[in-house]
Amino acid sequence: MHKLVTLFYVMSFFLISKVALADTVQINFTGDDSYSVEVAHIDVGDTIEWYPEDEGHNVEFLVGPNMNALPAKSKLNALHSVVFKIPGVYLYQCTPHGNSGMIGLVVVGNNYHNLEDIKNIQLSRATTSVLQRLIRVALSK
Ligand SMILES: [Cu+2]
Repeated sequence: MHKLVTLFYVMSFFLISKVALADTVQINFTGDDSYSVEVAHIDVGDTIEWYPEDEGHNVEFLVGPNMNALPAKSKLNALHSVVFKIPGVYLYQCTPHGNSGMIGLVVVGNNYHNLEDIKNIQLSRATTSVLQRLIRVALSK
């Protein structure tokens, strides 16, 4: 019986620490048509919350590790929250400002298996240049 109780305590410790380790990262929409965090590195199970600090922006996913189940597109000026459960790289844009380079990357679980999909996407000239910079930032971490 004593062993069982000990096992229970050990197991609850691991369960609680797992929950405690799931982080939430905050990203704001900024007045210069960008995201306050352009490249976010998170663990599997972490959450990102986008805050409408500046008006006229949203979050629309273009590429992710599961192209058949990209996170939902958010409404303009709305707080948006996504839990990332699949490892890989995610590319998102602001629908009104994507063509002028308002994009962001999320790297989940330090996993780059689908990076080629992101490199191959067709974007405007300005946005392609931003994307190349963000990929360099992502890989340099
Ligand atoms: Cu925008």
